[in-house]
Amino acid sequence: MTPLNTSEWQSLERHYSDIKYLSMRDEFALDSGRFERLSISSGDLLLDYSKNRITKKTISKLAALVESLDLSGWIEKMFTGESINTTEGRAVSHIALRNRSNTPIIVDGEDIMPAINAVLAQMKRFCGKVHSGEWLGYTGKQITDIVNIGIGGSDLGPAMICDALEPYGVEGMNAHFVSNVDGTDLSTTLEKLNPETTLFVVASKTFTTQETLTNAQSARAWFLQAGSQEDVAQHFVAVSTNAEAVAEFGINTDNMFEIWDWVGGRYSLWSAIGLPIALYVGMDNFERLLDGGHEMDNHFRHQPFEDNIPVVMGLLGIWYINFFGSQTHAIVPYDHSLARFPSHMQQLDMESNGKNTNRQGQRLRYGTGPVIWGTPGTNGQHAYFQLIHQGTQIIPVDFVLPVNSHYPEVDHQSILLANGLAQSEALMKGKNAEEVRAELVKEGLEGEELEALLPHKIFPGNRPSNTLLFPKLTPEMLGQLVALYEHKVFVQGVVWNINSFDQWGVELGKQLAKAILPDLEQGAEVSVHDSSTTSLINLIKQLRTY
Ligand code: G6Q
Repeated sequence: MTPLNTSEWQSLERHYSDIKYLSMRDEFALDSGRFERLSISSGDLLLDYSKNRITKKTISKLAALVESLDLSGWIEKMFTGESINTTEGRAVSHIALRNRSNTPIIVDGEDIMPAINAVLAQMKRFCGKVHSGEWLGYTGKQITDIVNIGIGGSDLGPAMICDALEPYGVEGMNAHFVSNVDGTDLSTTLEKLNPETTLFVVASKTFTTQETLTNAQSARAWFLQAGSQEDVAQHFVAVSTNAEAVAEFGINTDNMFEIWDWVGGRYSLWSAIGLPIALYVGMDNFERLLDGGHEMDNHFRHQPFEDNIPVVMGLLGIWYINFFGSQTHAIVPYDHSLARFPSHMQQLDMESNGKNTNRQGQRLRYGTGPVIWGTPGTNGQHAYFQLIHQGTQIIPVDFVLPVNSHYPEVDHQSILLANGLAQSEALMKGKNAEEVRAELVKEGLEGEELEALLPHKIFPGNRPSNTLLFPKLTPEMLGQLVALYEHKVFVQGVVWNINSFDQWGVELGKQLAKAILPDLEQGAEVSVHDSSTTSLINLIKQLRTY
């Protein structure tokens, strides 16, 4: 089923021809109600999508498209535990992990809520023990440092949340994240730590990931320079589906927190993969994060499409990717504690929708997932915003703006917000030749000098952005934001008719390195690869000093 053949898509194509030159600046001038009409609230969260190259009709037409593609049906399938990850034969039930209403969710004929609740209770007990000092290091000292060892979905989400919720950190507790197999990552983390007060969380859904197991083994070797084999149990716990491999590694399975195959790595921060979050900010705050996610789930499941934040954001993405030809999308949080938010969103979106084959196995004839990127404002303004303003591509931007900071520098916050708002306004309005001319004349320029400079100072404007505004970055709000983007990705996957929940590209990477490693390790020259890879392997062997 290709969306291109629907009458709704064809109607959108005609609509695109009609309004592709629509000027947002003119629309704002003509219509004082544009913001009212093109914004949505859900609790404390506001989406202002009025600075997009659309009319209200555009959204109605896009909503009609997803209606015709049975988005409602797909949402129900996800929320009721159907096996919609068809290439892996799995349900997609991360929503169950934050199902605070605790209504049964049946996966493979079984209600999964009791198992989820049991692991949440286990996490609560464990965090309670660590925080109260009931669980101590091998010399009787309080645990002060949590080191999460994981990669990809077992790292990015929890690392992002711990950074973002730093103001909620339990006093005296520090969280560290080691992911890269580059020894620099582990070494630079461990050199600051004391084995007596450090707890390692080895987080791996499969417990077969090369980077994670290598880092975990090296961490254990580091620990054993101080503690004994019997002490390992006090300092290493695991999060996994694979009890056998956990036991084989030497971690007591009593200290293993279970996850399930129906939760994808990039959707797993809500599960026991979130253990470092709970250890760092406390279980109550972890549950507040889940509450926020659940609130967004209810909004997504029940709001009509045109008043539905993830649906509208997903549809706007379709509009730019499939009609305007955009290939990238920037997420720019004006909150320094959200520095890792774009990276998490990058994995979430690009691993989910970076696909070229539809559910039926046919090669696609239309664009799918964009390149997601971004860094916090205002830093980005002094770097890549040049291209967003005056480059040749249309790059939609999401501005993520908390009104209040957790920190007392009130003057900073107004400056920060003024910058965020100024950027979205400037992207929309641009600066035309007359305005530039007037500015230059005011500066005392004239004649050839003025004419030479003028074209460089013109901003085309009409560049789209969304603004997500909320009072403060609380755990609930962060939960809402992450769930919002998860559902946005889901909506787009439904439109593109792809399975957003497998990741064969990641699996390929896992296989390839394993094939080259023996060639790198053996002494003799190799010749079995292509000439580039063979030469690089042989050159590395000549150059290495280890
Ligand atoms: C996420 C991906 C991938 C995965 C890592 C780690 O959706 O599947 O990023 O999370 O490869 O896998 P393990 O948790 O199995 O170590």
